[in-house]
Amino acid sequence: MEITVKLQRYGQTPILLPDPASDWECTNIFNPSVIYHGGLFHMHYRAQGFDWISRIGYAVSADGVHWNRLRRPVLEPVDGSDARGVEDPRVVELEGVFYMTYTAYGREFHGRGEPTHAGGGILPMIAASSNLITWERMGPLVRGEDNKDHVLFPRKINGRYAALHRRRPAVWLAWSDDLRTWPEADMAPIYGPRAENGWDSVSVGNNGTPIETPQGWLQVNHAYDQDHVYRLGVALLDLDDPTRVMRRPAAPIFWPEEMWELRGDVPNVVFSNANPVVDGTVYVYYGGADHVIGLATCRLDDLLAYALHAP
Ligand code: BMA
Repeated sequence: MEITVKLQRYGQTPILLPDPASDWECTNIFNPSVIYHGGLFHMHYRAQGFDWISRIGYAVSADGVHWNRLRRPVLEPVDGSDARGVEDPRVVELEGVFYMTYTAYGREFHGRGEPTHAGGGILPMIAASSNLITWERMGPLVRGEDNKDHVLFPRKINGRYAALHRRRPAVWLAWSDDLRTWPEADMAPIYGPRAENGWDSVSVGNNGTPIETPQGWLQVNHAYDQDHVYRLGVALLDLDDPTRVMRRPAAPIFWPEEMWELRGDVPNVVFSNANPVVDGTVYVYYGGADHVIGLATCRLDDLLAYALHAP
């Protein structure tokens, strides 16, 4: 019997929408991070308003579906390095501290050669917090390149911090002793697009915090194809050496189908930064077409069985 997994949408509508009464989140809200802590779901999400600059908002929920949001953003641009926006948060609790990885989009570009982005550059940033609301910037994982989708593992591995990041078009792994210095010599690509496979033929990147299981790190990921359709997939990485990709099923587990995933600010996108596990259910929060926030779920057991046994 062939094993397949498809994430189940929570209803047929988004769970959170832009707020038309707000200046900073009236245009788009998308690509949220969600962690489960102290019996509550805590969401950090990317928002754009009148000025199209991305800021990070915060919302909290008891059931993971109904949210109460703060009126003002919790992270906003502060200087030339992020003047065009702070994007795509991924929050993890690590040794009692909350860390947010996010993309800073600046007016400045510090690399060699041509800027990586129109009018500026991006930095894969790390910030720290003890309360999920006030954040202290620590610095970028690398400088001067198109690098994003970085996420920290939720614990040290063999005594070092580890992060996944995206050096187009592949997923890479990086190591650090202090979360501030990430030596280039310790970085390695772990998997790339599969030209022959279709949905993940052009570029791949990672989603939320890898999920620790006895069989390995379950890593939900995303990819796009020639038509720029974003879909989600899954891989299983070795627990002690996550550069070792043990399994990577060929088929996607989620893709755009609803109108609000097919049409929006950027069409045909489901993009996720969050896969918290609560009571054996994986909650995959995602941006629909870079415009609204949706939720899709599956049982952790089913996702793990799929990762272990699907072709
Ligand atoms: C990626 C990121 C995401 C976005 C996606 C689809 O490069 O910038 O923030 O959701 O493209 O537009």
